[in-house]
Amino acid sequence: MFGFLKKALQTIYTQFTSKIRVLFGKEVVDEASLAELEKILIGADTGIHTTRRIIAQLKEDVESGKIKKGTDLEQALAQQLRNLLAIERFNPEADVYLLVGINGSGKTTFAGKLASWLQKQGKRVLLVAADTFRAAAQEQLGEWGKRLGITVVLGKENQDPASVIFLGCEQFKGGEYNALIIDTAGRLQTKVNLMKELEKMRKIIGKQLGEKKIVTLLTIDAMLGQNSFDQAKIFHESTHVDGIVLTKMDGTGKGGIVFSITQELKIPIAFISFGEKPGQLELFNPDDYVRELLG
Ligand SMILES: Nc1nc2c(ncn2[C@@H]2O[C@H](COP(=O)(O)OP(=O)(O)O)[C@@H](O)[C@H]2O)c(=O)[nH]1
Ligand SMILES: [Mg+2]
Repeated sequence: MFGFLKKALQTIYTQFTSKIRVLFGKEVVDEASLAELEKILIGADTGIHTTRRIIAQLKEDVESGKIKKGTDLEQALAQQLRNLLAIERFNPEADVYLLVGINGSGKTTFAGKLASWLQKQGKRVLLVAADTFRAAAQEQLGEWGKRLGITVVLGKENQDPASVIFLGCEQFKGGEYNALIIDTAGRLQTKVNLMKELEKMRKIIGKQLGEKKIVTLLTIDAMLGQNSFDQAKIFHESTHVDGIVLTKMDGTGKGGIVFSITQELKIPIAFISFGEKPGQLELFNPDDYVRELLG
C-alpha cells in the first residue's frame, strides 16, 4: 500500500505535506501556527466546515497545554484526521458494481482497473458498456476488455442504456461469471433526470439480480477540489452511494477532499486511483492515508 500511496500522493506531497511538516518542526505551536495550518488545510480542499472543526479542537488543545511543540501538533492532527475518516468501511465483496459519476470523472478507466483488480482475486468478470451516449465510450471499454481478456457487453450508440444493462444481467445469470461491472454515462443534466436515470438502472438490475449483492460506486475526479465535493453531494442526494472512488490522484488533487466527503456526506472512500494502467488502483485504508499524507 505504501509504495502505491507514495506514487498516488506525489503532487500532494509537494503542495501539502512538505508545508505541513514545517509546522510539525516548530519548537512552539502558537496562534499563528494554527492560522497557517488552517490556510494549508483549506488550500488542500479539506473544506471550510471540516477545517474549522479541526482548528477549533486544536486551539483547545493548545490552550489547555496539550499541544506545546510541533510534534504534539502532528500527533493531535493525525488523530483528528483518523477520527474524521472513522465511518463504516467500504466492503468490496459484491456481485454487481454499478459505476456512476459525471462525464470525465474516470468511470470507464476505473471500470477497466476494477475488472483487473477483481480478476487478480480470481473473479470471473463481465463488463457492461451501458454508456451508449457516446460511441467512443463503447470502444474505450471494448479496449479494456481486449487488454484483460474480459467479455464486454456492448450497446449501440443512443440505445437505451437500460436495455444494455438488461442484456448484461441476462448474460451474467448464465452463471459463467461471478462479478458484473456496469459502466454508465455521466449525464448530469438536472437532478430530477439524474435521479430518474439512476432509478431506472437500479430497478432493472434489482429485478434481474435482486438476490445478488449490488454496490453503487461514485467516481470523483480529485483534481476538481471543492467542485468534486458538490458533485458527490448531488449524486448522494439522488441515489444510494456505497462508496466513492477518488480518481486522478496523480493530478493536482490536494488530498483533503476525503475528509470533507466522509465527514459531511458519511460515504466511505472505497478506492483511490491514479494513472491509466491496470494496477493503479487500491482499496482505501484510512490510517495509511493519514500517515502518508502527513509524511
Ligand atoms: N491522469 C489520470 N487520468 C485519468 C485517470 N482516470 C481517468 N483518466 C483520464 O481522464 C479522462 C476521462 O476518463 P474516463 O474514464 O473516460 O471518464 P468517464 O467519462 O467518467 O468514463 C480520460 O482521458 C482518462 O484517460 C487517472 O486516475 N489519472
Ligand atoms: Mg465513460
